[in-house]
Amino acid sequence: MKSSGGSTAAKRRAGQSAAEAVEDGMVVGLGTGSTAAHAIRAIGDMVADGLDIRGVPTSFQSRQLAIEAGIPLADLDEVDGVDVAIDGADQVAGGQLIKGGGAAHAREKIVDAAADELLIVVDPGKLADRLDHPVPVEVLPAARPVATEQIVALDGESALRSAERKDGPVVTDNGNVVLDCEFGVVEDPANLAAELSAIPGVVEHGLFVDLADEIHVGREDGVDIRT
Ligand code: ABF
Repeated sequence: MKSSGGSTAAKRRAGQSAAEAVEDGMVVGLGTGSTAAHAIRAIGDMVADGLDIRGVPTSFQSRQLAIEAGIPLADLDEVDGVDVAIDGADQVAGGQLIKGGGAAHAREKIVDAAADELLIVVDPGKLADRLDHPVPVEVLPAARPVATEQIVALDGESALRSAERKDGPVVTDNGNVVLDCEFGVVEDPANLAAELSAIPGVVEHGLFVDLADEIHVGREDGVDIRT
């Protein structure tokens, strides 16, 4: 599983803190990444204790982990709504997020946006004053050349994400590729989000604007919850 390098203890505290918001009868969005994985395991323990919880996974990875944890699963079209989603992030600034380091941001955004409440779980290394992390942009493979041109027109530099363990690009759960796009400091996340969404062939980008309700920042010895 991809890891951000933050301490395991901090990630565990963040994940477990967010899982405390889950109650009997809830439908829960299950995020992706090593921090959200701690929440999934904690929710699995609640299911083992007899709570009636259903999970909506955001990726192949979170689906597999939820199966191992014994969480009954559902798709979005099988539930009336999602009560709470718990998900990780690559960078957090003032409540705005950049996600997609795990190439799962399209499904993450669908589930996270559907949830009544979105709780983000991170270690302190993810916090920044302003967003300046490269923005992952999932594109249809055929759209890569034209999307690259349009990203340049937005003063961005894009790089096709390559698979670490084999030749060729990372392919998402949806069969697409990811462009990691460097924009420097993102002064206006809502505006850039709208501009990226307007590019033909872009499936989804990793800017999550005004979606998070709480940020659970795990530390070695506790958790800060930012609202
Ligand atoms: C997913 O996993 C992604 O949107 C984000 O890129 C990543 C965070 O993983 P970790 O918690 O392992 O740093 O949530």
